[in-house]
Amino acid sequence: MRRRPPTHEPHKIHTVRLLAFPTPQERRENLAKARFNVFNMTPEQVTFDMCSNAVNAMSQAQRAGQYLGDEAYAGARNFENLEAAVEAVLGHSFVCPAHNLLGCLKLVVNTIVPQGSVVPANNHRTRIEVFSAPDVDTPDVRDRSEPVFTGNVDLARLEALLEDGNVSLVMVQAFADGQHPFSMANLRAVRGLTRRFGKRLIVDGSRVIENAWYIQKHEPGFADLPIADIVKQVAKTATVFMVDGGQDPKCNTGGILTTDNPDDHETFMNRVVIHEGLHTYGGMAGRTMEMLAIGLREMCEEDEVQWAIYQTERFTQRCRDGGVPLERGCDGAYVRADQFLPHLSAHQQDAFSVALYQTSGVRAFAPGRVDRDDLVPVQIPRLAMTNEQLDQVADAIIALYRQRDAIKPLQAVSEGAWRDQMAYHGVFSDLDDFEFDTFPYEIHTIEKVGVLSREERERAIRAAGYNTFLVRSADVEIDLLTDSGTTAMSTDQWAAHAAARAGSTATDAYYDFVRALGDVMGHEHVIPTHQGRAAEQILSEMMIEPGQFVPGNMYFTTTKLHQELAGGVFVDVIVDEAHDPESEYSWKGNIDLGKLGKLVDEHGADSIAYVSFEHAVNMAGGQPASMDNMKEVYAWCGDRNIPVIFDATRSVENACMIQERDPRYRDTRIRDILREMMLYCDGCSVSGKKDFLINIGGVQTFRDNAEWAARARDLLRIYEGNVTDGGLATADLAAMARGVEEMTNDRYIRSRIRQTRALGDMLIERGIPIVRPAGGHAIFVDAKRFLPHIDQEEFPAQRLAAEIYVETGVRAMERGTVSKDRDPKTGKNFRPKLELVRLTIPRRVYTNDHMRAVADGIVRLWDRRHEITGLRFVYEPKRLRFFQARFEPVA
Ligand code: P70
Repeated sequence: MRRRPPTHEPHKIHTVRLLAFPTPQERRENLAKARFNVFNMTPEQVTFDMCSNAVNAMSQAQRAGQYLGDEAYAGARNFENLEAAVEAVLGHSFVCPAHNLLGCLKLVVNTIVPQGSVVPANNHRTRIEVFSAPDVDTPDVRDRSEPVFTGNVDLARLEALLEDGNVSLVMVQAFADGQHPFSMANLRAVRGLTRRFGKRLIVDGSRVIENAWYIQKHEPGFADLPIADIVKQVAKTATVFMVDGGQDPKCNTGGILTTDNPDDHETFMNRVVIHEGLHTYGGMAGRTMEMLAIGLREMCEEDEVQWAIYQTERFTQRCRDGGVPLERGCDGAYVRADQFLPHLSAHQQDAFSVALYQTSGVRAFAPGRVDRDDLVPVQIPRLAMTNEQLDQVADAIIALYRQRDAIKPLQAVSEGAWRDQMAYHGVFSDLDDFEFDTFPYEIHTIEKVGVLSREERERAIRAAGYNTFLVRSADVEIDLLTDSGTTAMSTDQWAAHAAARAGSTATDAYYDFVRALGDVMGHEHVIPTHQGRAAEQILSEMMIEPGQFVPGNMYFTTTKLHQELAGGVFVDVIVDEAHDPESEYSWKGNIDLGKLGKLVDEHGADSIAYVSFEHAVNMAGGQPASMDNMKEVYAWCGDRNIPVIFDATRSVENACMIQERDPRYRDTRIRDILREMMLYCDGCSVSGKKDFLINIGGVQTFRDNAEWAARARDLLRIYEGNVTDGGLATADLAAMARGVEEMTNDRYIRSRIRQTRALGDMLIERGIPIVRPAGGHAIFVDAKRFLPHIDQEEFPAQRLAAEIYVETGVRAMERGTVSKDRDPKTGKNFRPKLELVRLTIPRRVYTNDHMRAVADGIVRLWDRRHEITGLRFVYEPKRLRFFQARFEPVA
């Protein structure tokens, strides 16, 4: 089997952890406070923390496992799950738990390593001799002549030591010291020797995955074996196998000692009670065992392994191409501090770490004991970073390398045997700073996606009646159906969610939400609703008299429906450019005051219920309105006593596009732009499921009209829930309060808008017809130009969305004839100018590599577009038909 390098993450992001971006000045202060030892820095002071132990991104299942703790002292169910996982993954029948790898080592040393004995090992960072001082010898028996499997044991040397007779056991580490993998053949030979001499082989498999990958890639005969099989073979070759929970199983702590030997297990069990805890928890919380059990099962998943290793290779290569002296580690680039800073006579590793932090906020720390080697591991926390972030970290190191001569020496003011004890009197070097321009968050939790074959997807879309709304999420690889409620929440939001005290009256979460939203919007009355359409219903009912007009800048499906249900008549007053997908006009979301004026001239201001003014207009392609237009419309309407209500669902995105496109706002913070926008309306209805970075929620606000607010609250009590929750769970309100604070972060919103544009640019470059310019939340493919041979009566956009799914596993949404519905007067389908497929980008969920995969897939489809035919209805609901309709292809 030949494996191609993966092109994108085989998962999506479920939770993010926000990153800190200390300024150059703050970094200097932090360094001084930390006594120039980056060990002392906290994650809040660090942008990218390049270590791989216990900080990896975990799966959603693992995180759920954290809440499944059976915290019993004895015989916890979590331990039984751990036993089952060990049996399934490692093939061992016994497991002794420990608090981490040091706990495992301690157990081994204290039970089966007699004083005065010899423990040959393939690594020099083993801590055995430290534990068992004074007199255990740990000769490093690594085979220095082996070019590929540099962690192999020199068998002749080992045999000689075994013959000497004083060896207690042999200790072999997978990817020894982070750099040296062994081959299966060598491991088996070591096992053969130890067996011949009646000794045990202990394997530290904390990085067994990386080692298994190396075997798969480089050892003859293993290319076709899955990682899971190789892992099991490695484990079964060992007499005792141990794993650090914080490494390959991506747990946050924990360790295990596994074996098939009942006597060894008995020995460990009787010792574990002395050092760690009872033999059924070993110093781990029940929840840790659960996470570890799940992590063990998941660590062998082939696609995840291939992705993690691909990132390591890519990162190392980029550093190397930039000239940085390094050794490739199993989990990153291990920088040779001695070669990086040959002009310094001492403390080269710490000088490198200090300079890297000073220039970029990146932390790389050489852990363990002082003077072990000259390396500073720059490790990649497993699955936690995007390629773009890693590229920029590499660039920060390369930029530092170019100015390495300016790095000044550190004067030690206190020294110790361990690196965390070092403290320096530092002098700041005169170095250029490195600026990051990427997502301001790391991946905290990932979520599995559905990877189906093309045939399976063909079956799935047929079963769904060619309607992507009816496809199962489990069958979707990259889900661009909507940006609504699909956000990855931050760990801070989850913390607020967990901390919220639920109540069915007023709650702290409610007051927090009112305060937070009042802060960013400046509106006096804040009324939570369960989502956007609930606010729309209330607003429409209270503001519209039957027969009144509701002019708006292009219809939105639910908005228009509620206006009509309340007896209103929607009138489109958006600028003409909005209907022309090829127009490059910057403000395609603007209201055309000429059109509005004409309506008022014909029917009088009294006939207008209010102006419904949407930001970053969804159906027009996420196109922004200009600040000037908002201002003018509000002034014009004010003169005529016509209320202006914003649909502020995507106002933050609109604000960001104002910052980009209006030179007067280039240096204004998003927060301030938003506050100004919010001056030009009388109220807002909002679907919080977009900008607010939450999975559920909405709001109706009024700037200062207390009477409207009272009427809205009356309807809220009838339809939705309490005035203090709108039917939302307290916890979700708390998450929303936090989300509205995060949404105006300039780095975040810019990185989002940039991502959308990047997808647009990739498609434009390859000739795919899309709505231009790229908007905020989505890229809209123009189905009329993609499939010009299909008449609108045969729903080209509906078919294109279905074919995109079949070709790529990407789910998109029709925004054309099907969504526009029928003309109630004639019963005929409207033939909207825009016949579009929306590729909607959820917030903080996909990386730029996902976007590249989407673009590549659509280009493949473009090449076979002539084969695609139209659709006809099999089932057509009366209202909002696009949600449930079913189709079949026309021949
Ligand atoms: C989407 C979602 C919802 C939405 C919106 C604007 C500008 C109000 C709402 C309603 C979900 C959706 C809704 C209908 C058809 C397709 C998709 N838009 N205003 O994917 O808010 O969903 O919270 O009730 O975009 O664009 P809510």
